[in-house]
Amino acid sequence: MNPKVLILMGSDSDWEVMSEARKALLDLGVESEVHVSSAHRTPERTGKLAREAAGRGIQVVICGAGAAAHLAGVVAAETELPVLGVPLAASDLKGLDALLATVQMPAGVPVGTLAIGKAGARNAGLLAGRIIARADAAVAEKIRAQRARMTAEVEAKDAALQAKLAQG
Ligand code: RP5
Repeated sequence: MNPKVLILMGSDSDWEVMSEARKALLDLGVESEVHVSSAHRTPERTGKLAREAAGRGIQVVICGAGAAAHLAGVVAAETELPVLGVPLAASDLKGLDALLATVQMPAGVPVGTLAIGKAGARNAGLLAGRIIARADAAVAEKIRAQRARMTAEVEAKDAALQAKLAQG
């Protein structure tokens, strides 16, 4: 099956966090392709990956980068696909630098920005899944099942808490 999501990250040091995006997609049955490509260290390679993505059947691009994180913005400039950005904590500013660099895109070139770190990476995978699910009933069904599991987990936690409180 052709991958529907392209995950790009600025460095291999980003993989521990960005693997959360791939895991979330796998849970939804969505294939992804992952590459290390940096906006500033490998600008040609990054531009090529972004420009060729739509033609290869990619539907969403997820970009994770730390520090002065311009990867998502550069990729969004080179493709008409939706681009999701995950700011990573890779410097002394603990991701605040990457958050601002990713979220503060000037009007005209949108980047959907998620939270810093693992929560953002997981949510980027889930959000990419939701975008794909608009035209893919099997993915939509997996999202419904995942949400039902989450509901059941919260209800079980509340039931356990109520039982504990009742004991005094
Ligand atoms: C960014 O610089 C990368 O996305 C990474 O988060 C950070 C540090 O990269 P390395 O020095 O670990 O390769 O471009």
